Amino acid sequence: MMSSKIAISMGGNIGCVEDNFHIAVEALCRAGISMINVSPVFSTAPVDCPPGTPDFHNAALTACCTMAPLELLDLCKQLEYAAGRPECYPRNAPRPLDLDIILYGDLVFEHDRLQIPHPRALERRFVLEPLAAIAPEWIFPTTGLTVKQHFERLSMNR
Ligand code: PH2
Ligand code: MG
Ligand code: MG
Repeated sequence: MMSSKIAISMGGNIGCVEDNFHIAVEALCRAGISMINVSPVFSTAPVDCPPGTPDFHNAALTACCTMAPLELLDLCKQLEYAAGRPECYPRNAPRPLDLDIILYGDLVFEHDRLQIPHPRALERRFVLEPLAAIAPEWIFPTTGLTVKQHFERLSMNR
């Protein structure tokens, strides 16, 4: 079966977020996704969130996956709901777990439910810093630059 290397960004800012990360990683493994690496957890200030939003924890993982992109999206959503995230709520409201697909091999994927690479990944330090810790040389298919190069660019523009 065809297997692709994937990168997922994990985030959360209510409850025991680090426990939710562990539970999600184990559930992904049980679903047949083989972990390559899981980054350290970073504490990050909220970006684009309503005033008063608590700080986040963020991490990233890389893995080998035989699921199709939309199948992987549905699995991520299921795991978010299992962690107690409601199915509908205001944009960027606090959440116990957020799993965003950032990269899927060198695939560029445009669908009304899912865009790969993640459309806001390149502007987000809380995505690029954990990912640069485990997959610095991965090339974004949309820019030809590596994760590390994008992270350095963001850091330069602070
Ligand atoms: N996720 C968002 C919006 N803002 N800020 C931080 N620090 N970490 C996140 O994971 C995050 C965010 C939308 O999913
Ligand atoms: Mg997100
Ligand atoms: Mg999300």
